[in-house]
Amino acid sequence: MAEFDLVVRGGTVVTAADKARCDVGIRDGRVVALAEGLPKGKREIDATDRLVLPGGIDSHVHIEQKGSYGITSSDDFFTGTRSALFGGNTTVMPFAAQHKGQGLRQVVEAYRDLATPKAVCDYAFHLIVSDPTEQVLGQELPALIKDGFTSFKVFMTYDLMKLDDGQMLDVLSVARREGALVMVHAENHEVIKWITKRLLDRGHRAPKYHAISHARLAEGEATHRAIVLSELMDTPMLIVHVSAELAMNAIRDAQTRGLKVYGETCPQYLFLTAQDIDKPGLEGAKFCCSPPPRDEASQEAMWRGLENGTFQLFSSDHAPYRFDETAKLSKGPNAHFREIPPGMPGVEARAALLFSEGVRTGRIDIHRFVELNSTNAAKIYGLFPRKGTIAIGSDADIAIWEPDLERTITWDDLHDNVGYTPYEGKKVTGWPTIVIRRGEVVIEGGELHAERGSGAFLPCSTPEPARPRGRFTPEMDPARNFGAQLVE
Ligand code: DUC
Ligand code: ZN
Ligand code: ZN
Repeated sequence: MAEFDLVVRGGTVVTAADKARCDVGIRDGRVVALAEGLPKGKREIDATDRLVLPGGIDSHVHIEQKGSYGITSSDDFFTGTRSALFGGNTTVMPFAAQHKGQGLRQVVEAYRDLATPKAVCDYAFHLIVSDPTEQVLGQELPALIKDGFTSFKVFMTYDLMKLDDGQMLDVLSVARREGALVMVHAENHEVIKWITKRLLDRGHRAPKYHAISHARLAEGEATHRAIVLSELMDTPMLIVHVSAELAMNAIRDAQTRGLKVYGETCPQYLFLTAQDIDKPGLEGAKFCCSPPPRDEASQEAMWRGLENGTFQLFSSDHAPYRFDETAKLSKGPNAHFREIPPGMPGVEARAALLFSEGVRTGRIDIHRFVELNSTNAAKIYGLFPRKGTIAIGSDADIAIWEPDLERTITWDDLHDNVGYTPYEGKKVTGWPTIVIRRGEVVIEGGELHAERGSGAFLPCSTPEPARPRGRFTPEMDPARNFGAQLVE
């Protein structure tokens, strides 16, 4: 009997740390051997001249989720995870989103019910906390963290989701106590509201004004303020979807001071600008997201942040809204910019965009690519080493890349339910053409070979950043971490 269910033979296996020309032996869904000349498996894949990389982890996607404008994203768990697989991802992390008045436990259970019958890649959930009641802070959140929901997002803007600074401190204090990670959407609500009102009063309704209202100063100020709260509470924090240099520099500065502040950026901030929102009619609505794409200097800054390690995460922020009355145009053809739900798709193109424009141009090396595409997310969210690497004992989640394959991105070739891609016509070199999920070949020959519901739910352990390192404790600097002392 063959020792292996599957052998991936003759490829170049790359992880965050290592590179080797070797075979990968897979049994019972896991990697069990890495060596040259492995014996024949029940099934063989020839990976000669290809890169054998850990499956991507897109750690920030919105699937079948009611968003900050009350509109549900246009991908369900089948179409969203199918699209993820075709882009070389084997795990996604969507958000179980609490809206005001809802109990968190109930939100999580309902969200699991949506995912279980449909998902085709593996998934772990972040939570969104928009109503931090005593019940939520004192009971639901601690219990959910123990059940494997160890990261939660809070918003500093949006009427439906926003927390004030005191509520953020409440949430951070729970994270500190329980060892969880708080993710922050950092934009100054009052600044955005103030600008929006004046724009609309003057009759400025076009999508392009979305970018003007979501000023980069609003992002920079809120990022700085969020970091202050994190420092006061002596608790790690992740600033998500960073678009501009001001916010990035606040993160960099915090890191330089030794704080555990992490950063994420996304393809829209590398490949799009505010010019894309300035399209005729409502066409620009396709490119409205928050924070918005900025300008070429910001794109360069975001690349720098990926190169120098300020950003640990590169996620799509796949927030898919169809360009029709169900989503982007739900307020009709005369909607103004404030009535367009913010978000754009990207889960399928994310990794190829980074590979093509990052690795092939020499901006980042292949190991940094693997970190950004997969390993860092697994570590930061408590999925490593089961996910995020190719190592003995890890899940056999593998994307086999053709590094020289040239493709022009067009929505007709993608597998989401959105109807457009913001990257239409963009040429990329390199694409993952075979995807293996827990030892099963799920993408091959341009076809999906996975049953609906075959994706597995992944409980997360304590995120790596939230584990105490014995630094910056209140004892070392009592004045500085006074906030943390108050919760102990
Ligand atoms: N924040 C996100 O993370 N995604 C879409 C919209 C938003 O505000
Ligand atoms: Zn956000
Ligand atoms: Zn998002």
